[in-house]
Amino acid sequence: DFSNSFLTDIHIFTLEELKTITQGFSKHNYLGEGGFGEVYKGFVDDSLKIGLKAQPVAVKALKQDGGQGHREWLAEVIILGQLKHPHLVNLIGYCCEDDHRLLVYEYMERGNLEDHLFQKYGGALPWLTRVKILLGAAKGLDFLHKGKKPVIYRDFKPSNILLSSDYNSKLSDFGLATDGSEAEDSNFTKSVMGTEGYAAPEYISTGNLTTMSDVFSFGVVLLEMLTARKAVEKYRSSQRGRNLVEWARPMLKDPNKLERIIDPSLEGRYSLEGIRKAAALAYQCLSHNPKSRPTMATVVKTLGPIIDLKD
Ligand code: ACK
Repeated sequence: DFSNSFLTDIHIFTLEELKTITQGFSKHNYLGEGGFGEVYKGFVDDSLKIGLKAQPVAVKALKQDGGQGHREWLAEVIILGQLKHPHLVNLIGYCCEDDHRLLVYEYMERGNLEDHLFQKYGGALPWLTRVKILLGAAKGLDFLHKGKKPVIYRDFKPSNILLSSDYNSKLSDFGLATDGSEAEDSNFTKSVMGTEGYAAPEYISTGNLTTMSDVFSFGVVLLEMLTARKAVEKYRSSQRGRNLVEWARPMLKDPNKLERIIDPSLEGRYSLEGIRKAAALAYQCLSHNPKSRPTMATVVKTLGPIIDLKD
C-alpha cells in the first residue's frame, strides 16, 4: 500500500487522464527512450479540471514487467517527490494503476544535453552556455549532497541533464540515486550500477560509493564540455587507445598543452583565464583519490566566477 502523505504537491493522475494528455501516447508525441521506459510529450489543459495549471509536460511510461521499471518508478517518486530544487527536474505527478507506472514531469524544451553537446543540433554550444549548464547541474548535485542524509546521484552524464529554453539545466532520472541505505550499513554496493566512462574508478573496482563518485562523474562531463569529445570513445596516444579521461588528464594540468585538447569550434571564443580555471577544476575532480576531489560546493564556487569572465 503506497501512501503519498510525505510527498508535497504531487498530483495523482489516472491512466485515462494521461491518455488524454498525450493524445493516446501517439507517436507524434513520442520524445524518446530513457532508462526504463518511453517518454511522451503532453499538455495539461484546463478542460481536464484536475486543478493543475495549463502547461506542457513530459510523461514517462515505465516498463510494465514488474521489475526494474517498477523499482525506478518508486525511486523517482520517493526522491523527486520530496526533493524540490531549481536544478532538479520537477515531478508534477504520477500514475499507478494495475501494473502501469507513469511519471509526469515539467517539460524541458531543449531535451537532454547529450544531443546538444555532440552536435545533433548543428552549431556548437558557446563556451559560456556550457559553463551555465555545468553550474546549474553542479548546484543540483550540491543540493543532493548537502541533505541531512546525502543523496548520491550515481548516474551523472549528459543524457541525464535536461535543458530549458534558456539553457537552465536540471538533473533527471533518479532511478539509480541512493542515500546508501540499501546496502546494509555501508556504502559498498553489491553490484556496480552507473555508466561506463562516467563512473569513478574506486566505485568500479571496489563498489565504494560516496558523494565523491558524483564529483568524478561531474569532472568527466566538464572534460566533455571542454573537448567536445565523448567519454566512452577511445583516443589514440602512442600505440594505445585510451579513454578520454586518461588521454586528456596530463594535458589538463599543462598550460602549454591545454589548447591541444580544447574543442576547436571554441577557438578564439573564450577567455583563456576561464578555460584554465575550468581545466584545473576538471583535473581535481578526476583525481584517482576520492579525497583529493573538491566537494560539489567548491565546484559551484569555482565555476560561478567563470561566467563573469568575458568571452
Ligand atoms: O533529448 P530528448 O528529447 O530529451 O530525448 C530524451 C527522451 O525524452 C528520453 O529520455 C526526453 N525527455 C525526458 N524527460 C524530459 C522532460 N522532462 N522534458 C522534455 N524532454 C524530456 C529526453
